[in-house]
Amino acid sequence: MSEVVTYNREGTVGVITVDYPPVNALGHAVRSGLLAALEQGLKDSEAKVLLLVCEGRTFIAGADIREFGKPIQEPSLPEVMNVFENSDKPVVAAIHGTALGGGLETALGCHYRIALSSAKVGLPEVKLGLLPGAGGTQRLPRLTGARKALEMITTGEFVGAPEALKLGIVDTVDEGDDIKSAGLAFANSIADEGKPVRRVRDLTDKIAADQGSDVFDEFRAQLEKKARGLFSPFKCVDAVEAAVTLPFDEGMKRERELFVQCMDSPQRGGLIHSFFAEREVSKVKGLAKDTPLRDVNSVGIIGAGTMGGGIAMNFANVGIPVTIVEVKQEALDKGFAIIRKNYENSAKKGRITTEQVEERMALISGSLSYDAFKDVDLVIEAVFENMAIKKEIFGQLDAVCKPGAILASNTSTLDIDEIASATKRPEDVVGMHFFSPANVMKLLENVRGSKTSDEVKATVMAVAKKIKKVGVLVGNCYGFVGNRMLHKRGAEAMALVNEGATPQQVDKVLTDLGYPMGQFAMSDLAGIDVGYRIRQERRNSGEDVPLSWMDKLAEQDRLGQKTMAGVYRYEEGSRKPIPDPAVDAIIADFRKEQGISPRDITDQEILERCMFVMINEGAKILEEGVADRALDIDVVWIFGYGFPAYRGGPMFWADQLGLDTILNAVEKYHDDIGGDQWKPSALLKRLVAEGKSFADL
Ligand code: 3H9
Repeated sequence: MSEVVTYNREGTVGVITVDYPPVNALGHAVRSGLLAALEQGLKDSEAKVLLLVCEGRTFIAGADIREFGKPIQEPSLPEVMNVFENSDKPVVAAIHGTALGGGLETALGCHYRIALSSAKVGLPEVKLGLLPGAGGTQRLPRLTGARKALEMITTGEFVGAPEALKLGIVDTVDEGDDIKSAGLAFANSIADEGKPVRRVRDLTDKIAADQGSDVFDEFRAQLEKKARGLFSPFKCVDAVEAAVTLPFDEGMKRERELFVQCMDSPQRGGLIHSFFAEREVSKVKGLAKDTPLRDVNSVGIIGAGTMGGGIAMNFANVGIPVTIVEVKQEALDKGFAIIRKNYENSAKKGRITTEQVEERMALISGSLSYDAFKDVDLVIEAVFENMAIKKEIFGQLDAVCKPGAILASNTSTLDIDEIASATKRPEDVVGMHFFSPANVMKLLENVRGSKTSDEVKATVMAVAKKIKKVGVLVGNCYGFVGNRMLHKRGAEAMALVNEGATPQQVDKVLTDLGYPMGQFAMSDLAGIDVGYRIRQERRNSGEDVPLSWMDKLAEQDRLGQKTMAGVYRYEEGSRKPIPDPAVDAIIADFRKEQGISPRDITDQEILERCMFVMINEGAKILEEGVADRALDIDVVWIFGYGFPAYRGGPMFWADQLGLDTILNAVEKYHDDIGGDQWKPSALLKRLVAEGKSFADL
């Protein structure tokens, strides 16, 4: 008998138990164990009903993702589900935690389903570039109708047990917290009432109602907008359509064909890399698992601007009280009004209740004095990027805050060690770089200074998790990981336009790659003055920063969306960038001034120069140990800058292209254009020479 699936009998109920931590994924041992246990239950003449239940924190959370891409070992999951469904004794699935993907499909292959009210169910395969491949696309619509099944399968969103009950996905919900007892009681009631086997494959009323419906075309049209560039959501629609138009067995065959197409798509590789990378980043190299954590039960924030307010919301959302300190009462009032408006908008959209708006607002208080910070566990400074001001603030924090308080800066570029030098406790100082809008963006780039203690590093990573962010711990250098790479891309994009490309052409190449917006649309969103100020400061400090047409925009007060004109123009109430002939004229004048005769620039050159310059910089970041692993860089870019998750992040994408291709291009641009940014990274050269990839590091 398998060690991970066991069979025993309790009264007249044959109990099949899966115990395969951490999430009871359907690896080979579980699949074969399920078959063996079912066979035993069928042979057990005392067992009238069979009950499938899981040990640990959850019901089956899906196929074992780690097995994807390897040869399939029999029995396959669809086969296992067929055998379960064909059982002539009723089989009950008892769900706690999450029944996801192949896990929910397993439950749908059973004849009855009970769930704890806290449980959730879903078919999230689409988030991995797949579709439910063990009958989910055929069985779910038979219970819920096509529309709801399409909603669940194309978004991958979970539904709670009470909703699943309404939808007909589960038969009953138990309010307790003991799934085994609840499952046994339900199974006994089925035996007592002599209920028959009830196979989902045989249910036809819901799908009969969907015959001839235009719901499939409606979903395809929606996906054209919402799932631009993605492969599997469209295949999900095809598979659900097959449930409605084909007999069950043929529908299953169609599902398999479509599943294999998704499995073979490069997007599956990218999305699965993203899935594991998102989890791996929390395991920080060199930081012991049992590093003690400091309590963070209260937070102080300096600055009630867009950033400070957004950061405050993250803590209030999880019940942690926040005190915001500002210089002037008006600034506080303005900041609070924006926070309230954000919460009220969420309530209008039904994301939170009006009571929650008040609960969260009540957790946020304001003050004009740093004395308000004397008891807080963590202070995050979120004022604008000026080293002198930041140092002054940290000096004051050092004087006011209690010993052991963590002093963090939200700086996006500045040197954490220099900021820490303004205190007598550099071991408590760290960077916590949130991304704008801070209440929405999932990335938290935590920056370790050279003296930051392990306890503080581990605590800020735990804080990220607590406030539902993806925390990545990176080293201290100008711009850290994200902005350091972004600035290289930005400079290259600007240069491409100097030389002859249009901003629209550059942006289109980037959005075609899958970014939600291009470099220049992003500059307009962030504010043209931001980059201008940075360039001016660098010029003032004697650095050789070439002039560009973007300086002219800033000087003419075209600051982006906030002035309704930047690289693009904007219409009242709209964020849609519209190409502007006035900008073409500014660019043309700039070229004339600089004596540049514009040339035709190909999309391929734009792609290579914008992306390869970033990858070369990413390799230098790895070489210097600013990022520990290529996957840390990938996560920064996916969650902070909208790099398409289906390409797995820039470093994963580079591995797929082949590092030799990247290096050849970098060397060519180094010869043609020169500059530090094109100096090939020593690590990149070494990896190519050794025939290795970033993933091998
Ligand atoms: C599928 O089912 C295809 C079928 O339709 C067709 C087949 C023919 N496999 O997230 P956590 C690991 S596709 C292997 O930190 P949480 C995870 O890596 C699958 N490993 O915990 C981590 O490992 P480690 C459809 C898995 O409590 C540990 O478990 N299913 C799997 O925050 C804990 O994970 C999904 O897409 C897996 N399926 O969240 C569900 N799942 O400790 C994906 C997790 O070494 N999973 N691990 O870092 C999830 O959404 C969350 O993990 C879950 C728990 C909600 C279950």
